[in-house]
Amino acid sequence: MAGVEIRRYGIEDKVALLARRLGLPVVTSFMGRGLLAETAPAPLGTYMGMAGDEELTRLVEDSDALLLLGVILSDTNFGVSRRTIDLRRTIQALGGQVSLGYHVYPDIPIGAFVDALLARLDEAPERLSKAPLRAYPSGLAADDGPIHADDIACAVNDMMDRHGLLPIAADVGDCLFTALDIRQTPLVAPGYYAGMGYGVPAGLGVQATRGERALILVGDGAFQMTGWELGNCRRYGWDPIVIVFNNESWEMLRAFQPESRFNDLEDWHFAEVAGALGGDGVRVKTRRELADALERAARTRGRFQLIEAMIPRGSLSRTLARFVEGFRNRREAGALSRSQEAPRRPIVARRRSGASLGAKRTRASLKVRGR
Ligand SMILES: Cc1ncc(C[n+]2csc(CCOP(=O)(O)OP(=O)(O)O)c2C)c(N)n1
Ligand SMILES: [Mg+2]
Repeated sequence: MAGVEIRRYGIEDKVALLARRLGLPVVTSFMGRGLLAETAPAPLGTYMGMAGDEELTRLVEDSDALLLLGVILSDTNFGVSRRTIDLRRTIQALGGQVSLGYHVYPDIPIGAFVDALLARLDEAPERLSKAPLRAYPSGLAADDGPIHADDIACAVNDMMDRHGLLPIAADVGDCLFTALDIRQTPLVAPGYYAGMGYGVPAGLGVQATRGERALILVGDGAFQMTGWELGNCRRYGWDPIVIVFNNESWEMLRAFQPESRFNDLEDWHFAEVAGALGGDGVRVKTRRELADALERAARTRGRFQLIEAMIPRGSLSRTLARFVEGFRNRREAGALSRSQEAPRRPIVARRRSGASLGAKRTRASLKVRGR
């Protein structure tokens, strides 16, 4: 499983080579989505526990030797695991150290670790794992039905089949979960701190640095915060395709806390401001209109293309719905087991020699997951 550190330390190519030399299947963590998108082997998909592809989840959770390369142990990555990953059967390289079960080897940078593994595999022939790739939805029924988030993933896959892959900049909210149903392509998103308002500026950054048009996925709440940044496109000749998921709602928050009325947002008609900012805007309400708008946007270069997709309030992508359900189940299971347990002693962080400090940290991370 590949995580953010393999990008941070610039070792994606080496990790791909390692996977080929070992013939191992590769997946990314949630926060690592978009990694290795341009290498062979392509990751089978992204591990999302019970919110994700079942076969892929089984592959990870049943693995007898899970190699976690640069994967952060956090609720974002593992909060909805179907069952606890047994850390005794993992090898983890993260934060400048390597852990093998409860044995911790400090001061081993991840790059040096991968280099050392590769050196031992010098003679190994390269082969690709035979594990099946995750299938992505395509072939949208372009009819007069209302648009749901999953339709957007499907429509984008169809558009990319015709016009080629685009790098993605996603905001936080259902647009990020929808991105997991879009073909693997380079992706930036605020996975860890989940700060809203990241998507639009990040999409401009993608075009500024890669020279490629980006696909920006953003919710209406997040667009309220930084959507204006699109006004900078004209000056630099940037032309992202922007899909605003307009459900007139902070829908992701509503999913966790349906009783709060502050989740209701007003309809700001975002498509109408596109012209004033130097782009083209269109509001779509049906799957047919969505497919047509995406096709038109893909063919129009030189101006940003804003598609405001109206989504019924209360509708969630499949992945976000399962993510929320998974979190709820864990929370309830945690509350139940706590009420039956003797009071826990607090975990006291004490500085010790490398090995026991690391092992302690590993156990502490495990506890976090059961909260
Ligand atoms: C800066 C910031 N403020 C608040 C939050 C908490 N938060 C997480 S998702 C969300 C709602 C996002 O709304 P929207 O962009 O419309 O996406 P949706 O959930 O409707 O898909 C909020 C308020 C956050 N992550 N970041
Ligand atoms: Mg919204």
